[in-house]
Amino acid sequence: PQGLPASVDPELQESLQVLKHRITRLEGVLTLEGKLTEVGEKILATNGKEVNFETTLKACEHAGGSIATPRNKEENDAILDIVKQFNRYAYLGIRESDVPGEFQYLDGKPLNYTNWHASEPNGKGGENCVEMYTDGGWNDRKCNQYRLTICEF
Ligand code: GMH
Ligand code: CA
Repeated sequence: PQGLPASVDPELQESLQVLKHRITRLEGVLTLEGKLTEVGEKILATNGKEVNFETTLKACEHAGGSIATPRNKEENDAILDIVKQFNRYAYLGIRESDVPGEFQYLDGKPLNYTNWHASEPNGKGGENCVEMYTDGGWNDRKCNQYRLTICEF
């Protein structure tokens, strides 16, 4: 249809402003409750539930996101904020590869940032998942523990 380009349509501009204002308020409420953190282009969120690794993957996928995966210190700190708010460890989107003691992203690509806790990883093939401690350090751990669900979007 004909009409002004969106960039100069005053009604559309007003609608966008109203929407942005409402989104900002929603983010504020969720952030206050410790359920949401923004880091760069990423949004991190938790439902406050503790489940095993496979259930975490499914819950995040069902919500349209994926399990939180820290790719730099800034993102690790943002996940840590949530871990500390709830005082619960959380699984990360990192798994052991076919080589015992070597870990990778869920798509199989090599890690380009790590924050292993002292003397970790120590499972040598027996601990295939990775949890974040309440100091932000990583521990390789069996995948059947109940951990705080944190997703990224
Ligand atoms: C062993 C010890 C502990 C360490 C755990 C942990 C399990 O029990 O080395 O000091 O905290 O392993 O790595 O995932
Ligand atoms: Ca370990």
